[in-house]
Amino acid sequence: MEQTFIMIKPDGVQRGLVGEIIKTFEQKGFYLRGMKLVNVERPFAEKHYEDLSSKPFFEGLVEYIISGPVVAMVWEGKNVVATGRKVIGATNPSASDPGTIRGSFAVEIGRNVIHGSDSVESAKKEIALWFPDGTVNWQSSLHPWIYE
Ligand code: YYY
Ligand code: MG
Repeated sequence: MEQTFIMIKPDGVQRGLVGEIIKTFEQKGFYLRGMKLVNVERPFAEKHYEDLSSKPFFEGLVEYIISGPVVAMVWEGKNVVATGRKVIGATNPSASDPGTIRGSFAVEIGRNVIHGSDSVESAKKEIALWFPDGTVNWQSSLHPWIYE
C-alpha cells in the first residue's frame, strides 16, 4: 500500500500538537509504519528541502526546521499521499480550510506545524532519506473494518 512521509515541525512539537496530529492520522484509518523524534542537522534539513534551495525563504525555512526537535513519521494507506495533504491543508494557513491541521492550528506560512510529501515519488525519496534502515512492517487487526 501507498506510504507518505509526515513530519511534525518544531513548532508543532513545542506547542504539544504531537498527540493531536497522530490521532488525526490514526483515526482516519492510516497505519503508522515508522516514527522518531530528532534534532535535525542543518545539512540534513537542506537536503530534505533541496528542491526549494533557490527560493528566497529557503534560509529561514532551514533555520525553522533545525530550531527544535521534529517528529518524523511514515504513514501507510490507500491514497495516503493525496489524502494526507488534504488533512494537512494548504501551505499558507491563511488559505487552509478550517478543520485541516494547518487550518486549525497555524497562522503563518513559516510556522505551519507539519510537512507531508507532495507526491508518491517524493514520498519514496523522503522515506529513504529519513528512514534509511527501513520501517516496521505490521498489519492492523482492524484492517478489514477499514478497507474493503
Ligand atoms: O509542501 P508544503 O509544505 O505545503 O509547501 P512547499 O511549497 O513544499 O514549501 C515548503 C515549506 O516552505 C512550507 O511548508 C513553508 C515554507 N514556505 C515559506 O516559508 N514561504 C513560502 N512562500 C512558501 C513555503
Ligand atoms: Mg512540499
